[in-house]
Amino acid sequence: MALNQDVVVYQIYPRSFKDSNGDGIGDIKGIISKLDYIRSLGVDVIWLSPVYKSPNDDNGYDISDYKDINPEYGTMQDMHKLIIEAGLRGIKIIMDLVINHTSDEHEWFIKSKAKDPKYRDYYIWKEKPNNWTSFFGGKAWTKVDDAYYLHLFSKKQPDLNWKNPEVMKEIKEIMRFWLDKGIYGFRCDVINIIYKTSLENGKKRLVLVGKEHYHQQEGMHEILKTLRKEVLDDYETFTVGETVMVTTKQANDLIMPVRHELDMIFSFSHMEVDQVNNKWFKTKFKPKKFMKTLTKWQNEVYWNANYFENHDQPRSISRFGDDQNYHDESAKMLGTLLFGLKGTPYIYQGQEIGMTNCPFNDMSEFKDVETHRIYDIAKKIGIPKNMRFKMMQKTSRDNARTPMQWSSSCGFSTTTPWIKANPSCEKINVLDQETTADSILNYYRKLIQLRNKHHVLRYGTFESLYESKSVYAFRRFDDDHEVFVICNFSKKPKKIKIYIKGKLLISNIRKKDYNHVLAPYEARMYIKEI
Ligand code: TEU
Ligand code: CA
Repeated sequence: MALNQDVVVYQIYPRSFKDSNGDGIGDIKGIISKLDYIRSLGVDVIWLSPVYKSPNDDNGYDISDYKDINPEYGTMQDMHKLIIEAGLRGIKIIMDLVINHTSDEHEWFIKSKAKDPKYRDYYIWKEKPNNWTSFFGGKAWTKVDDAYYLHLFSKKQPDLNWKNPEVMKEIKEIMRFWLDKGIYGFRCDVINIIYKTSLENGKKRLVLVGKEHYHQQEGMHEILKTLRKEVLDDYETFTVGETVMVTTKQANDLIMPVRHELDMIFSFSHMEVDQVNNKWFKTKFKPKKFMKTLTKWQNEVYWNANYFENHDQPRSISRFGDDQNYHDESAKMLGTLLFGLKGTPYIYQGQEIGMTNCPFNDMSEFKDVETHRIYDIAKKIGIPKNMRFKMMQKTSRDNARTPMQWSSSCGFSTTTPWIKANPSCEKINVLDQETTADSILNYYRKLIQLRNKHHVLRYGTFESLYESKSVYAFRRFDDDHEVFVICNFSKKPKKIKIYIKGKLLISNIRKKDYNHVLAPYEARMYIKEI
């Protein structure tokens, strides 16, 4: 576990990272060509979103063969090369383990649909559907012949039946297959909904009807304990669970050493402070709510996986900062906060250069299955066109899935990419920032160096000192040092209302005098010997 607490993780969404063969789609060879860049960040682990064979209904989170590579991304040889080349640079790879569901084009499902006795119960079939609803909106059941199958996501993502020991056997074998190839572990997709205790109707609720029958069930713990004992503990591994709607207590139930089912988990609480009911109904971002939630998780959870972005979330500057008037400052402020918190920091591709939400102008520019499904539902329930389009623009996962911006002409591909490139690449790109001393990119490099250098930043205890409408101040301390972190979430100068001691470690704004007034979106870290 100690090993995993030290690492910094960089998430790659393969489809949008780097296209090496000019088909407009990111691929594994493209990632290999950028390993020196990734190493130059100072990160230790790459979390690689799915590259398995898939019809791409949900961009790879719908797997049709766990032991083969999507030809759009390359070959198994490319994957071997990536693992080796990353290893030669001291970088380990964790892969996305998507075991709540497969693609409906997986041979297991094809046979299950055909009522093959061995495979029928690999999935969840019912004569009559219950009232459960999908994460992607609408019903969670689709009819085939005389029965319905469960899919908590798209209808092309049928849920596996984890009550079937054969499913456990298959998944254990798949995990070994990849661990034996030298990957370092897994990011476990929606891991806390995989066990469906019962298929009874759910209580009436606005979203996710039925969740009380599958969310965070004891059966899920049993599965994770088995995978831990019978697979993971045979290797040196790193596991992080994506756990939707998880509480701090439930998080500890999963990660505390006594159970150690997973090394850490992603919580959603801090990523839901600017929404009502569900993420499509955005409210004004209130920094104080963000701070309170972060403080709660810092104080109550054994070890946090700290993130502000991933392939499912809009870009953090556009959401928690000011991507118009204080782009660089707020990008670096959020980076300072991310690396000031206790836990393992996760950087999503493009976050290190300050990529922002993309100006989508038409529904045809969106590629995300969830976005299109929600848009259709919004239309059906009568939400006016311009309003529902604005909802998509603000919240669509495609904001995070536009091509990585390598140069002012984007530099992702030599041809038109699979999804619109963000025009911001002209001003926000790796090449320009490499040669700009105080760029966001070089600021992230400094933050990672500081974290690697200072034990107190990795292991220091967290204590919140001050949470106002705009200013967040906290300290981290161990036996030898204390670090003070202060962040101004507003476009107005703000007074620091607490006494800060120590030497300035890093700040996102160059100033002659670091007095008690924070400039707009200013962040500082001080360090002091105890
Ligand atoms: O995400 C699960 C999940 O809940 C998020 O997709 C998010 O909550 C969603 O956007 C609904 O609001 C994981 C993967 O990260 C996501 O990309 C997949 O689409 C999903 O599972 C199904 O595999
Ligand atoms: Ca390609």
